[in-house]
Amino acid sequence: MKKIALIMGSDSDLPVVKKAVAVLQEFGAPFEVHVYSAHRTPGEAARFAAGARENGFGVLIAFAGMAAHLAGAMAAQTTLPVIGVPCAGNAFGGLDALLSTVQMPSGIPVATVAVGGGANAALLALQMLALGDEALTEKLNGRRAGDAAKVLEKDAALAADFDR
Ligand code: RP5
Repeated sequence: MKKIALIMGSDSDLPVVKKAVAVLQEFGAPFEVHVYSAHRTPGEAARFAAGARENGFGVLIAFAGMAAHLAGAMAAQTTLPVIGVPCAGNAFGGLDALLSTVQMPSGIPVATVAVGGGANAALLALQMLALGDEALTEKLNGRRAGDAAKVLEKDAALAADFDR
């Protein structure tokens, strides 16, 4: 299975990155975590993205806040799929990072998830890799079935509370 790269612009993004790590660990998926900034270490970020395919990666996930250019800067260096996760800073509730990540000009796509959406970023990466992997597809289907069962359990619990 190809590796998933989790790249954050700063270690202050780590709480969101950990949500993705938890999902990838649940699936036993191979991944690497790095801190490379589009602004403070642009050379390292670009070199990592440019070499990602030959280094065994299948998908890159970039986590960044504020003027969040990391996902776009990495996507410019590779045709591997890049998922952007906007991280909320101290201003605008993360809207700054959301717009900086999602509003990519035509030609260099970034698949952007919700502000703080680390778990969905990991699931989307797994779904991309599952295109050529039936066992992984089955695991993803199983997780969805488990999530659905949890919702129905909550519905049943409410039925008791509200006399349905
Ligand atoms: C971005 O600037 C990082 O992704 C982080 O979300 C934000 C603030 O970085 P620090 O000042 O906390 O290092 O590049």
